[in-house]
Amino acid sequence: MSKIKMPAISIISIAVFLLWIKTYIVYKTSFDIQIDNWKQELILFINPLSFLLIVLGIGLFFKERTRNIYVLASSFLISVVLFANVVFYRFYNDYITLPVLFQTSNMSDLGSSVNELLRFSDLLYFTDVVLIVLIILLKPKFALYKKYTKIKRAAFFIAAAALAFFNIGLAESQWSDLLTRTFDREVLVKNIGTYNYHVYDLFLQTKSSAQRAMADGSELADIDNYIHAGYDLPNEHLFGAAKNKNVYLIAMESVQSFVVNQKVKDQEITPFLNDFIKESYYFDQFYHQTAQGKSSDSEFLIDTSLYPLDRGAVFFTHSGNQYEAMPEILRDHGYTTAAFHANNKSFWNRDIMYSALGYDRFYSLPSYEVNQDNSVGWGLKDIEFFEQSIEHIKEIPSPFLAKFITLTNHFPFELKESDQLIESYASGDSIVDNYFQTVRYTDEAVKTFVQKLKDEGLYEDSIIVLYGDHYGLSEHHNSTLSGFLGKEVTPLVNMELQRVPLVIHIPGQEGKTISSVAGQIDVKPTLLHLLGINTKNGFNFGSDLFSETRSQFTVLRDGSFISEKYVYTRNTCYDQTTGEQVGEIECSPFIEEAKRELEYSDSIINGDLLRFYPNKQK
Ligand code: GP9
Ligand code: MN
Repeated sequence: MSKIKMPAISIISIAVFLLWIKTYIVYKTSFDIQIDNWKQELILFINPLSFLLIVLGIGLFFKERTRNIYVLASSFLISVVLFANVVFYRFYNDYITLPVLFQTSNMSDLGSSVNELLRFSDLLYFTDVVLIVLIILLKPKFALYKKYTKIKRAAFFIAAAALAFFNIGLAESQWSDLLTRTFDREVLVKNIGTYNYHVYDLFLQTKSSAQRAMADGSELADIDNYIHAGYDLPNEHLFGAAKNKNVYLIAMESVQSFVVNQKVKDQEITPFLNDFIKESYYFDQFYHQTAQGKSSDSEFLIDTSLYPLDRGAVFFTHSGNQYEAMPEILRDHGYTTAAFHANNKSFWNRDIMYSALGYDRFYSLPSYEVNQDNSVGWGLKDIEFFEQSIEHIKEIPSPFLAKFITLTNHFPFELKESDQLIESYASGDSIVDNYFQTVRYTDEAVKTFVQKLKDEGLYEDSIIVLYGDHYGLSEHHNSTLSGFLGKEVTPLVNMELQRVPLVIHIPGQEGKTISSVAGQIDVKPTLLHLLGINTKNGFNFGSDLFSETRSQFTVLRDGSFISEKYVYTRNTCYDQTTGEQVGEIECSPFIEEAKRELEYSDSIINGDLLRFYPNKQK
């Protein structure tokens, strides 16, 4: 009987194994990654492996000396990347992204504190590299050079690819929209691993740099003409009506207009809003224009008056651009600008994008006391969020812009029983039933906030703007909704469901419901005019909602639109008033215009064209 011979282990396998285990240890010791179940732990454990196998596997094609050099060099480089993330994380509590590396202000912050960030024990992060050097020098028996046949090499890469698919499959089972809509670095690193995350980041960076490099600003002249031909003069009675007031901008997560003034079992879903709109300007035909970037897209629309992109989140892909955003403009007018959101600051890349948009301060998760009792679903409950935020507001010099992002009314609309303020709709569609409860809760939270402003003496000097960020109930729930609305959800009704509330409250002013077609893109010029700031030279696709010359035309991000007379959706043109389908010819001039508008906005973002804009609005 022949003896079973132990196969020699290749230096490649040793390097892969060491890097793999090291990466996992680093995950567990140097990053703060939240793991909720064993599957997530397994994903975390395997996620560095496919990348390491593929990169180090290239060494299989080399002869001994070259292979050794390749393995050593790649082990070293990968270790440097991992270690750089560790140091970066110590400072920023976040993973490195390429745009961040190129943002000099970030890097100088980091540079000045590098001494404090480094420890002698950090050398341990390179233990495996030292082991590889020893193996190369000492040539132990278990790690002798071996040649691999073509078939073995192919099998190796097939196995690595299979592992990558297994990893992604498992991750998608935990986070179903992982690769389509989440741009949360923590979720990415947790699921596809730190190395694959960097590859993805590099891909995004290369693509946007190429588009930016090709642009030279000549495209801007046409866009400039287009935008300025559409400029509407401000309403002379309202221009400056809120001059120097503190602005409270509140994003109501997933609140759609159809709940306003509606009841579930005879109980109002939004009792506070229903009263509040009576003493506010209330826009009942205001549409969200968001796409994959969800909440972040709504913030982008409101702050920049540009359209978000049709895929990906512009917050993530174009945070290095120059914008002339509302916070920045307000800052130039003496305002302090702050954003409040009790979530990870890197979620939707907000930390980076907020500084590009001109926010001075960002009160994110560490600024809040969050525990089991005061949180639900996605985190801190809205009432607690507002209560704690008020304390921070007191630190901010006036006049200020304070933006708040609520969270409780987020899919899947979880709520503790003690916070359920109305009877259940009990349709059997638990998402819809829960939605009414969480909307009711968020309504209560906004009420608490406005009351707090009054208690703290902040109310009189304020302008309060409430808006819904995007739909909360997707089309999967249309049959339940048709029961609630008492009508079939046709494509036209589905468009109506894209309406979200916009409420502009100026203490002391009378209320009025304004039923003109509007969108999130119009908020910036509207607000700036109320604050007495001219937008004539600005670069806004939206227009002042109070302007007397404004034409009604709102384009949604998928190219559908609503004009005074027509609604166009899913390649079909409808008459607004009759609800009847009409020939495409009626809609065709608007179809072209909608397309042009979206294309112009896209080229501003992709080419980073505002960097060429000479009359930056100040
Ligand atoms: C999370 C909150 C919700 O930070 O903004 O994001 P969404 O999923 O609605 O985009
Ligand atoms: Mn949202």
